[in-house]
Order: sequence, then C-alpha cells, then structure tokens
Amino acid sequence: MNGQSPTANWSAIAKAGERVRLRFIGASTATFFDVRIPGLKLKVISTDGQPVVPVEVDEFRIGSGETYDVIVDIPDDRAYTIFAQSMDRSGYARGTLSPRAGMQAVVPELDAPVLLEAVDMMGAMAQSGVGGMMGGMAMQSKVHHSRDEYGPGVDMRVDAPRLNLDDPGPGLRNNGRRVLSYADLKSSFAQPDGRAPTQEIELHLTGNMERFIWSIDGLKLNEARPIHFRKGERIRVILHNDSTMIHPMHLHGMWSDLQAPDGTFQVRKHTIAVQPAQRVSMLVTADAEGRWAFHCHLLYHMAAGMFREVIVA
Ligand SMILES: [Cu+2]
Repeated sequence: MNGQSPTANWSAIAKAGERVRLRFIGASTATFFDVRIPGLKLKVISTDGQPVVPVEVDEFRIGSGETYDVIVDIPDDRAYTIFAQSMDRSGYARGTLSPRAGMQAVVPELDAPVLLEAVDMMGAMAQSGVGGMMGGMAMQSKVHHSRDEYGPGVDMRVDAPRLNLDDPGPGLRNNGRRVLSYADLKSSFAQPDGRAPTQEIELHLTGNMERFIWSIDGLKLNEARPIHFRKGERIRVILHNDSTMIHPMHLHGMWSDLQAPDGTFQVRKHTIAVQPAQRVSMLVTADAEGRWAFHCHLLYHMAAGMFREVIVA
C-alpha cells in the first residue's frame, strides 16, 4: 500500500470522532484488490474522480486504473486495518488507521481462492429469471462474433452474455458482506450529453488463456485498424467479454458513460471493469481530437495486444 509491504504497514493517524476521506487508486500492474476495513462501513462517494450518490458498503473490488473515494467515520480510539486482498487470494496489501503511530489491528485471513461459476463462462445461460435467461435470449440474436474470433487465438466465445451490473464478481458473491457492484454506482449528476448515439461500435474482449494471447475481436493491436470517432459525435461502445477474466477497459481522452441494462445513464467512469461473459454498453462523446489509446488496464493483456487506437477527427 503506497509502496509499502504488508509488514511495513503504511499508516495514517485517525482519531475517534474523525471523518476520513480515503482515495483508493488501483495502481497495480495486473491485480484486482478486494478492499475492506473490518469494523468500519465504507461510504463510496466517487469513482474515477466523478461523484456518485453516496453508497455504504463493507467491501469493494478495485481494478487496475480504477479509483474510489471512500468516507469512513472513526468511532473508537483503536487501530483499523485497511485490508486489500488480491482477487486470486495469493496475498494482500494492508495499511492501518490508528489514533497514534505504531499501532496495528488484526489482519484478517485471506478468503478462499476464487472459483469461477457458471455465469462466468456461460453468461445469461446460467442465470434464471427475466433479467437473466430472458434478457440473455433477447440479446442472443444480436450477438455476432467477428470472423477473426474463430482461430487459435481465441478459446472462448459467449453467445448469451449477462447484462446485469448487480454482480460484485467472482469470489465476492454471497460472502456475508455488503459488496459494491456497478449497479450501486450512480453518478450524482445528470447524463452530461443526453443525445442519442449516432454510431454503435461493438468490441469483443478475446483471448486464449493457455497461449496467453489477448486481443479485441480476435485481433491484436498490430493486426487491427484504428477505430474512428467523428469529432463531436455521441457514440455507443459495446464491450462484450468473450473470456473468463475481468478486463478493466480504459479509454483515454474521453469519458465513458456506462449505461444500465435498461439503457439509462448509470455512472461516468474512465475505466470500466467488464466481468467474464458480461456485455456492457457505454456512451462516449468524441470531444477530444487526436489519437487515443483504448486498452485493457492489465499491463500484460495490454502488452499482448488487447488494445486499440481510437482516432477522433
Ligand atoms: Cu484484460
């Protein structure tokens, strides 16, 4: 945490009665962290620097490139552990909030290793009810995989993606804690650009786990042509995850306005973590002329080719 190992124990002074704002920045190369402070509620007030309607949780997952601002109220003069276990449960980062320097609190055990569930591979096929199977079936007819997705570079394709945002993700489901999901993140301002999109671009997040090939629509950066946004245009970008990994997708230069499954404005972000077998829609206003990077924020995925150039002209 802040460059210090768990044993070095990064610490800050926080006394009883104080209200503390913590800014969490997912500064890792390729690690998702699941963050909590046992004994304290976390009031999330912004993500990626953009205010959200405050929401109180026990825990949140943060991907590379994401940020969350969190308010905590300190009830007692004791130490509190800021505990951030890696998503694969191979280790953790930690820090301490305490009234005096040199204190520490109990560090929780790591949770059990994360196992993927059916929804992470089959998407909506594994869900039940109107929002699941039916929603998935409705979308199924629209799912189109590019020709380049059929080859040795892609080992999975999802035909019935899940569209819901109310899933905290693999390893955080039903863990007894109130865990943040994107459905809990609601921008505290109206959609800044209410125009309907005039262009729709669908991008599939693709790869081959065993060969460590990562791509978009089956093509690595060096094999793909740039994506063109017309200056000033409002554009819908659909991100469809055909893999079993979570990809924190980051578009430079312009905001990504994530839409709820019903098409309403959900939250403005710059990095959107797309879960396994999930399909999300975001709206972008192409208000920044130039050449921009659009990539997975996991460094090794980006370096392997899960990357596109976006040209706004
Ligand atoms: Cu990725």
